[in-house]
Amino acid sequence: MALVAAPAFAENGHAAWLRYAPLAPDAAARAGAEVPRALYRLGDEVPLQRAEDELRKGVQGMLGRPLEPVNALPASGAVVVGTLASIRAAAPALAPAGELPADAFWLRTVHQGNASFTVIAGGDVRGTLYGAFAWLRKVAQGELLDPLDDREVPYAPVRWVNQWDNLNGTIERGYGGASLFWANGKVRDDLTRAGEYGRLLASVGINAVSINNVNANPLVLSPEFVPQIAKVADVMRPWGVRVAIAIDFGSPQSVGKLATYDPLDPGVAAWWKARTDALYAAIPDFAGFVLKADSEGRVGPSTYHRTHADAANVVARALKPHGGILFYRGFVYDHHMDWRNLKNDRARAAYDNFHPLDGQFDDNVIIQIKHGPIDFQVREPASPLFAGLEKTNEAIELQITQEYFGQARHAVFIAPMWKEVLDFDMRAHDQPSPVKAIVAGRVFHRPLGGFVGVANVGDDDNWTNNHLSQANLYAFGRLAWNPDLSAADIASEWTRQTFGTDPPVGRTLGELLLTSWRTYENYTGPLGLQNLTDITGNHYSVAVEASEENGWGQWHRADANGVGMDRSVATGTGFVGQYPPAVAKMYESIDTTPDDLLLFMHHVPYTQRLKSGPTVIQYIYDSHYAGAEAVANYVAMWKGLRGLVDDERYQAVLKQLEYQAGQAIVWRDAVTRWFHKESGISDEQGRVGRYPGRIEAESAALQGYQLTTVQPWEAASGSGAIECRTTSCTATFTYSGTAGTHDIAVEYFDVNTGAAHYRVRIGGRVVAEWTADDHIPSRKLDGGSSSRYVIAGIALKPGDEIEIEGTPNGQETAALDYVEIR
Ligand code: GCW
Repeated sequence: MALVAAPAFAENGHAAWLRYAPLAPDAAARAGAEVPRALYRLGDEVPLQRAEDELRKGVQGMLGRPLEPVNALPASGAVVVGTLASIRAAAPALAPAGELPADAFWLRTVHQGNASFTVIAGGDVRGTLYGAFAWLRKVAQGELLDPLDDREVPYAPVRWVNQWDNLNGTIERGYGGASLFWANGKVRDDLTRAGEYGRLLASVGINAVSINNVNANPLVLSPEFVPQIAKVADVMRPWGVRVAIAIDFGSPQSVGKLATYDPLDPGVAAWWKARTDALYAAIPDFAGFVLKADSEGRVGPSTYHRTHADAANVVARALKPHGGILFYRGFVYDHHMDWRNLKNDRARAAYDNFHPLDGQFDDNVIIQIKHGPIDFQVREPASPLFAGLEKTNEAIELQITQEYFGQARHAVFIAPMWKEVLDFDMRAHDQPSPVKAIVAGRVFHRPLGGFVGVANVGDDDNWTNNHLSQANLYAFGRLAWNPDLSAADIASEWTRQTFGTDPPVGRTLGELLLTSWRTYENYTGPLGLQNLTDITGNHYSVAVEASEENGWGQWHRADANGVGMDRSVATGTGFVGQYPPAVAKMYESIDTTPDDLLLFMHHVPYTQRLKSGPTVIQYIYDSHYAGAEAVANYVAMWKGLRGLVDDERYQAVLKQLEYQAGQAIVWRDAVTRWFHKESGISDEQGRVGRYPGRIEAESAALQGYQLTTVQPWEAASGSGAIECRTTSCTATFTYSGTAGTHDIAVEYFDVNTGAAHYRVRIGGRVVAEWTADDHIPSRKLDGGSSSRYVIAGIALKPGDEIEIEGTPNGQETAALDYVEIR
């Protein structure tokens, strides 16, 4: 087992996967012999200089010796960096035979006598930079560096990220801190971090970033913002990353003071042109616009009874002379739908809105389509719109930020889910047509298309709050570059670069990352139920009924008799009929719908048998227990890495996994109890409703504490919780189990206002105390604020009294749900 080399820098996650940490001695020795000692760069463009800087930094860090820049090609060998054209002109013998398109690169080794050359050739300067990062990725993973002959061409031209950053510096659905781009209504004075972010993006081949929220502030189109956006473009350009902005469709009126924003009005068209021209005058490589129109309260063409094509084209025509692109979001739906009408279905919306317009969009318009028909739920089928547009450019929108995936407090590696969608065969015209190929323009021969990710970064030291969430940004970039990569390969690449090449680290993180989506699905919404979360609120806390009886349309229609949404053509909403015939046929019947999506497509009785064996209700119980157990096991697995990863990140990840383990129990108990009550069917294994070792706070001896109910009811164990509405209260629990050493879990509530204090005494001795000062996304007692503190290794005998003293603070009432002694 390799020793962990002491890092030369703080392991706070800031370096992400670009740590360039010293290689293990054997790998360093081999790479040291394979890598030339000189570096020869052809060309002075800034991205080429960045490529050189990275290579030198990387070799110094990983091999512990310099890569010396030289001014002429040395006969003794060198790392040679430049575009293919420049290498062919200067050193034809080193140039690979063949061509390279833009953004592509070729890595190869050439031997001349005793001299060896490592050639990093790009189709253009950006491709060269990508080649440098790709080569460093090999070094970091301890791969063979000689011989080498690797030609890589990106799968699609569009590899963008969208920031949902507001001008005030907050980030919609952002969990990694404040915006890197904006503060107090304008561009940040210090854009250092934004530039560093450009480097991260370039390292995985992302070539553009849209820097403000799609719920766009119209002001970004005002003249004052042009120089500000230009400042961001300046820090991104060295990394080959172009800048775009999200726009508001009402801007001609709100910013331009025109009487209308009707897309067919010539004055409106002229306004779009003038504003776009002004941006290009300051930023010649400006990438384009992203537009969310007629969606979730944003204005759009419907105001004037115009179509989405009318709206898209007026903006696209302003961009066209400059080579800019308009991304028009396919996320258009009615959020005031009548839930009583069983034929209503939000899942139909994207297809119903856009399919009839196919062929009416200009060539520089891309319809940006969320991967599923609803909204980034824990499991959805691929959107039928992918196959519904044949004469229109498309991009798939993937959500990197973990809105419905535990908001960076739960470890969820999303690449396996993305892979399922990207690889899903739509059978358009009964031909192989995986989603990835359609969006890249390969199936319907479109000139433009690709991948857009809603990014998860902010100004936290480690960018994403949870160290493991960095893997999602990495994976998005890698899949946008090459969607044929497997999730396992990506997890392994990321782990080796981010946590080192020690085999146990790779095994543990590999297993954890690759099972984490299924685990999370198991406790938050299996079988295509979608997330059983607070849909109209924080999208975080468990709340089984929150999606029902409102207009948002994320219904699962669970009642006493059955569960699931009937989307069939025969008896349901007809959604299934939006797919090409082969796929529609599969989803139309209960018998051929995969278990994982059964309740997305059909309404069935709880006693319906799954193809995998159990009944629906039993599967709901089993999956929740399996999910909670899996997270507990992640904690144990991670503890096995103590001393094998740096202590700083070890502790941070441990804390986060322990928190997640507690939350998984809250979810497990809430969802299973809810379905138990609703269906009246017991758990075959007798777990639901029976919690060995648990003593409800309601049944403790209370001094000052009062009983309270929790909303939704299923988020609290027993019949509710207790809270303290005076200066200090005590709850006394009497132990009645066997004598011995036990762990005591205290389930308490930590809302995001105030900092209540808890002190636990046994036999008069204080055994634990803590302050509930986390900022969980909940301001009330619910499943999200329900938190677990484990006091390990306490000697207990029957009759012992466990006394918990709670001291409220601010809005926090030092509330308690139960203690559980194991
Ligand atoms: O899922 C919803 C999110 C909104 C988001 C919207 C969208 C930016 O809850 O926060 O708004 O999707 O994608 O436009």
